[in-house]
Order: sequence, then C-alpha cells, then structure tokens
Amino acid sequence: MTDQCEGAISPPVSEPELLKQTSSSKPKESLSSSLPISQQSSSLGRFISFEGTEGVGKTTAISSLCERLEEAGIDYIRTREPGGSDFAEQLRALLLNPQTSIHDDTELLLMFAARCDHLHERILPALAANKWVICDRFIDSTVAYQGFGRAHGDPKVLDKINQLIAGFVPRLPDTTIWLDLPVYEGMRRAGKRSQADRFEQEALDFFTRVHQGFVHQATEHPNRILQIDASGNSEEVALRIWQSLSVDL
Ligand code: Z5A
Repeated sequence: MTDQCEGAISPPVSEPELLKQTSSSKPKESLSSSLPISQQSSSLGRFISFEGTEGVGKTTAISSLCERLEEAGIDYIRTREPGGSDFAEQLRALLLNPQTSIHDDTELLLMFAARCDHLHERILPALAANKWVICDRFIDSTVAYQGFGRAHGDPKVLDKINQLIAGFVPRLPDTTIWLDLPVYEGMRRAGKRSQADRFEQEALDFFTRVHQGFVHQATEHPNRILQIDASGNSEEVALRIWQSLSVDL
C-alpha cells in the first residue's frame, strides 16, 4: 500500500507513516549539508512519479526521498494512484477490492476517472503552487497493468490508453523513477504482507507481462523514465534514486 491524501479514506492503523501529506517546513540541519541537489532552495514545482511491479519498494523509496526533500527545505506533496483525492480514493477502494468483478475496459476507464480527479484536485494545484509532487504510480502503471498485464500488449488497447493520456492528462511527470527488480523478488518482498488486494492476487505470468510493460514504456520514453536497479537494501536503492535525480535535476 502507498500514500494517503488529504481528507481521504483513513488508512489502516498499521500504516501511520502513510498519513504524511506535505513536507514539514523545518529542515533537518544536521543532514542537509550532504544533499547533492544543487537547487536546494528552488521553489519550482517538479512532478516525479514512481513505478514498478509489485513489491519493488516504491513506498519505502518514496519515504526516503521525502525525507531528503524535507532536509533540503523543498515543499512537496506525497500522493498515489489510483487515489490521491477524495473521490479517487473511493474509486481505489473499489478497484483494489478482491470482491470487485469488472470488465477490463471498465477497469481502464475507472483508472482514468480516478486520475482525472486526482490531477484536477491535487496534482495540478500543487504544481501551480510550486510544490513538488511525488506520486506513487501514474500513467505508466496503466500501460503496464491494463495494457500489458490485462491486454497482453495488444496494440489496440495501447492505442486507447495513449488516446486517454493525450486527451485527459494535461501534465506528464517531469521524471519517472522506474524501480526495476526481477518479478519474483518483488512478489517475495510483497508476499511477506498478510492480505493480497485484487491486483496482488494475480499470477506470476501477469506480473511478468506488467514488467514487459515497464520495459516498453522506458524504451518509448527514455528521457522521462529513469530505470533504477531496485536490488540491494533500501538505503542503497534510496541513494541510487537520489543520485539519479540530482543528475537529472
Ligand atoms: N494500478 C493499475 O492497475 N493501473 C494503474 O493505472 C495504477 C495502478 C495507477 C495499487 O496497489 C495497484 O493498482 C497496483 C497496480 C494497480 N497493484 N499491484 N500490484 P498498491 O498501491 O496497494 O500497491 P503497489 O503500488 O503495488 O505497491 P506495493 O505492492 O505496496 O509495493 P511497493 O510500494 O513497491 O513496496 P514497499 O511497500 O515499499 O515494499 C514492499 C516490501 O518490501 C515491504 O515489506 C518493505 O519493507 C520491503 N522492502 C522495501 N524495499 C526493500 C529493499 N530494498 N530490500 C528488501 N526489502 C525491501
């Protein structure tokens, strides 16, 4: 599970850290001198999405990045998809519920309905206020899960998704961090948790196709998507991300 949004459905008590919404205004002085970002005091909002197959460590890596942004005194919001706004969180609850049974097209359109609300209620206003937006999953997940996981990379479905992106997504991420890890390793990491949601119940073949979807996106959008090796411990992964971002910024 990932982050929560302002005023949305309360998360389980076991995930208190996910309630964090925006950066604290207090930088942690003891660590800030080691930050590699040259524009530590920059007020320009950046849109950064995180992507990857199940259990690759996005939530963990986003927490580390947010800590570093706080240390740098950068104002940000942390959010997630599907979800991130009140209405989108309601759709998320339906989409992830293992009891939900819907047609693939319905799932695709609900992902975009949620995204539309999230963009207009949360992402675009934050960027307009020069805040950074750190988003757990965005459009590349739709290509990977609905386009490749569900539709096996069918060009007609990919075309529909690209049309939805062109029609309803006025702002793409500036940078997408794709945490890349062998599918079985992510499933092993995620498997340590107790309850599987509707997507997590899918089989290895499904997640292998999802991974192909991320490979596809990284090939199509090499300037936006940074492929980051997600193996190793969480500190190593966080450092790789930070170094990649500081180069990219
Ligand atoms: N979905 C979709 O189909 N279409 C769309 O357009 C969008 C989404 C936007 C959202 O699920 C589901 O929606 C998602 C795709 C679909 N389904 N799946 N699968 P979610 O938000 O609940 O779950 P998730 O995005 O897949 O995240 P996750 O499974 O919770 O994993 P994660 O955030 O990437 O990983 P984590 O929670 O940070 O780490 C997983 C475990 O590994 C945890 O116990 C950590 O302590 C551990 N961990 C983390 N890093 C490490 C390292 N480096 N080493 C060892 N262990 C680690």
